[in-house]
Amino acid sequence: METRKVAVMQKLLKANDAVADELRRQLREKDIFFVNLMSSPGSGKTTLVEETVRRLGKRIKVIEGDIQTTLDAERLQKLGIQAFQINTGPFGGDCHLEAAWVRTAVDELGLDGMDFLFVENIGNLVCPAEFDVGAHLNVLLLSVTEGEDKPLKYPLAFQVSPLCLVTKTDFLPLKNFSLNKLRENIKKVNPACAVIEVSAHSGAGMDSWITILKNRPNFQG
Ligand SMILES: Nc1nc2c(ncn2[C@@H]2O[C@H](COP(=O)(O)OP(=O)(O)OP(=O)(O)O)[C@@H](O)[C@H]2O)c(=O)[nH]1
Ligand SMILES: [Mg+2]
Repeated sequence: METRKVAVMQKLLKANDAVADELRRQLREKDIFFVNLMSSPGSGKTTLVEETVRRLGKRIKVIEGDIQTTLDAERLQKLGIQAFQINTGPFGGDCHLEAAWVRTAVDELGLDGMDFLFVENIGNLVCPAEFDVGAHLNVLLLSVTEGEDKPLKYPLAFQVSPLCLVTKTDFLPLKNFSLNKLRENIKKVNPACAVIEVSAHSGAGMDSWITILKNRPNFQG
């Protein structure tokens, strides 16, 4: 029984990967850089996208993943950009997005008028890491209030992400948190992961983030 379960899961992941690869290829052909944001609930994903739109302009579309509510999509629509909300609640409450759902959302949004596509994955450090959504760049956000031990506890999320943003650094003066320890722990699980520190509230580190987006790492495959 267990063997069969594993076989079915492998088949599902393989089908997901095929859709993800095709989406990645199609977006590259259209010169659209696709970024998948993953983090625990409340680490600052939507706030980061809001600040990114303010700095990078409106040729950005966003797919929002949440179990319930259209709150995040509404926040982004207020900035004058197109945002599509996926809610998994009515379909069993999955805690991740799959490539086929992202594909459907991209078809709804259309490919015209954007240079960047963001997915804000459903807030947790476990399931989103298991499903390729077709992004050119996975970005893991970890806020300074979550603790330096998270890379050790949730390694896969860090292993599938070439870039980690340490968010809410404006809290550092108030918090007993070691950036060095966090960097060490990230290195232990993914030595190739680049780490930058940002605060969407103070603006610190945001220039580095925007520069990375403009450089489009991994875009050419
Ligand atoms: N101090 C501080 N607070 C921040 C920063 N970025 C986000 N926040 C706050 O953190 C809270 C959560 O931010 P969101 O951007 O909604 O977080 P999220 O990751 O999108 O949350 P979910 O979509 O629910 O997973 C809000 O109250 C933000 O104002 C920051 O750089 N500094
Ligand atoms: Mg959000």
